[in-house]
Amino acid sequence: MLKTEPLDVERVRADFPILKREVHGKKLVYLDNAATTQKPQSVIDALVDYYSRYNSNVHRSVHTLGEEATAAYEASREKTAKFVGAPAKGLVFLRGTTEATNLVRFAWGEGNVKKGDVLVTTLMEHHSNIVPWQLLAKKKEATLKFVGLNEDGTLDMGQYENLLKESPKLVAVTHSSNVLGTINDVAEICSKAKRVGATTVVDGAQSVPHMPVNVESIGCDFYAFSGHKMLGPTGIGALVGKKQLLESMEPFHGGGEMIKEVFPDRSTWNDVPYKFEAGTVNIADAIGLGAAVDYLSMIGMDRVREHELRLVEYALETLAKVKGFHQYGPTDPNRKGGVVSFNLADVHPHDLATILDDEGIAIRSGHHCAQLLMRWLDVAATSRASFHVYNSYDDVDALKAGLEKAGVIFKI
Ligand code: C6P
Repeated sequence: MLKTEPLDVERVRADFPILKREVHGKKLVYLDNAATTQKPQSVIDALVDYYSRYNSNVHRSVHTLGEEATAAYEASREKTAKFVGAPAKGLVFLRGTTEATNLVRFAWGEGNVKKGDVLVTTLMEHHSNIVPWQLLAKKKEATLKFVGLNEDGTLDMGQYENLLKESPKLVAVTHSSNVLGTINDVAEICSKAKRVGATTVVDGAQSVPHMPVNVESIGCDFYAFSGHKMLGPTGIGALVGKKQLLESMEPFHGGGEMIKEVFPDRSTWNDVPYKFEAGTVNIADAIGLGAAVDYLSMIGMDRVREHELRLVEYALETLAKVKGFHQYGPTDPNRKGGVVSFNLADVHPHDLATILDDEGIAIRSGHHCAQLLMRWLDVAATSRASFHVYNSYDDVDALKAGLEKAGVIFKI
């Protein structure tokens, strides 16, 4: 049951300057939000304001600009942490989800994984939640095992329970698939993992931007996400971790500001989260992420989720009428994020994306950095339309018209 008022999409669109542009003489229809989202004027203004008014390094200088930059950077940490239900000191600013899983691989994995251990991830993961664990397993002579999928693109929970009998050290799972859209019950997955003593990592790259997220109620040890997928700048994201765990871990990078004291033969570490933020941090983009959090909070994440749910429901119904259209993943929009992956007969997704681009429609085609999933689907690639707050039913209609045009060209 939908609870919120429909979004006034025209008003939202007016906040995003890029949506005024044309592509190949056509109105831009941007449906590549799972790759990266567009930025509202308030985020762009926050960046310009920082660089033009108070650009300075943080946590170092006592001059006015330094204090203002530090206050803005830390205010952004506070609101970003609050946005996902975490304490500010438990949020480490990093480049994004990929850097966050790699931090866990090194800073947690080096000290905790031993020869013969089992690590568990799933077949629907993005490479950033597979490859770091492969590298860790190889280094430590541990074994990486995968939870498979059911026909409908949901996780095979029976197989997961069987893998838990092997007492894995780590369970790494995505909250929402960037290809199938599947929303996983990460609270249940983490609670089951906890019962066998596994450390849990949740990839929130496709959930934090699209639905209310509370890491406390999920009960995970680590939660990773990227700012650029949630209307914020590129180059900034976060790892949220349980304080005790972060405190027990070795640093990731060594350098300025992550230390307390340095001696010739050893160093001691700064408090969490600063222990993991070595060197000059990405100040401007962290502040920009705070502005994105403000924007999303103003709309309300319940409304964001319901808006996308309406769009996915409409897209599944509308696009199913296109000859040759085949959708991957759950068909129930309630089990799905704002993502529709598909193929059109045997048209190569790159050809399809090029034809759509001629119509001003931006989708992604390819393996979406999920090659294990592509193999499970038994396809080389898919096309993918993905939504955010500025997308409308008209965008879905435009996609349908574009697919029909491709159907004529390819004689489907
Ligand atoms: N997916 C997509 O088009 P970074 O690149 O570190 O910001 O995010 C990586 C990442 C991790 N997990 C999931 C579920 C993701 O979707 C992504 C990024 C983009 O699907 C780019 S490959």
